Amino acid sequence: MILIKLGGSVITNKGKPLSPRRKSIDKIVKTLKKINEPIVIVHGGGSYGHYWSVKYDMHTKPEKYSTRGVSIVKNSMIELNKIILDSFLKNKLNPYCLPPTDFISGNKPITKKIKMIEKIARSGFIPVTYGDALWYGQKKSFILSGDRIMGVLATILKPRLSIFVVNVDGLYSNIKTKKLIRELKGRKPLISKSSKDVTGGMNRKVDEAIKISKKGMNVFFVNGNKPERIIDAINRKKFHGTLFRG
Ligand code: IP8
Repeated sequence: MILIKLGGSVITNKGKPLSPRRKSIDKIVKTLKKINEPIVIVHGGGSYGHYWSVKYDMHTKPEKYSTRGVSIVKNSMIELNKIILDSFLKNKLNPYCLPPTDFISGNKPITKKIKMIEKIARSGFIPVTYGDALWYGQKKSFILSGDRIMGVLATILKPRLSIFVVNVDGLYSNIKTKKLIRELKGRKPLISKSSKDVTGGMNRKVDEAIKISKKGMNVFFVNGNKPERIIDAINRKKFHGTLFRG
């Protein structure tokens, strides 16, 4: 089984509120058709979820955030999720929409439910879930990032591969010269902070990738603007991106 996260900066234009990148979404979804094993999709918030989370000052730490904000973030994620699901359907793939509340309670994974996701994937559907605003309990809520969901699902489902589809070629050792780190094992390199992202942008992605790889599973960062690289990573071909070796 393969776990794939479609990053918010690939599926939306992060510079403009509420703007999907429909062509990029379609191109990636068409590429996914070439995968001959069960896949599970997670997608990020991009200029939908993040735009509203910033407006309502909501973060990953459980706090008493605006109830209005929670509702609006949730609604915007459903809107973005619908665009993704429509693209799957249009391209003759069968998505199975799973809001994270289906398998996460508060901030705790529900193992039984997560194991069902694998069964759903093995029966011909493509489970699709996403980062969201979640109720935590005691009037608190929090933003659950899609990257965190990747970590949770990988820990329980032990996929053959986890792929983070991003808007750059992979992880750069130097952002200015765009020198790509082709392979990493264990240690975390220094990463510059991104400002617009309430869930921590590249930094969080790298944390989750390292956590997954430390559990013995390979993780790839791949450029979603060149979706054929996703297939190269899956087919163990010579590939362009960053591998976090498990
Ligand atoms: O883009 C965050 O998911 P991410 C989702 O994977 C929201 O960090 C609601 C901001």
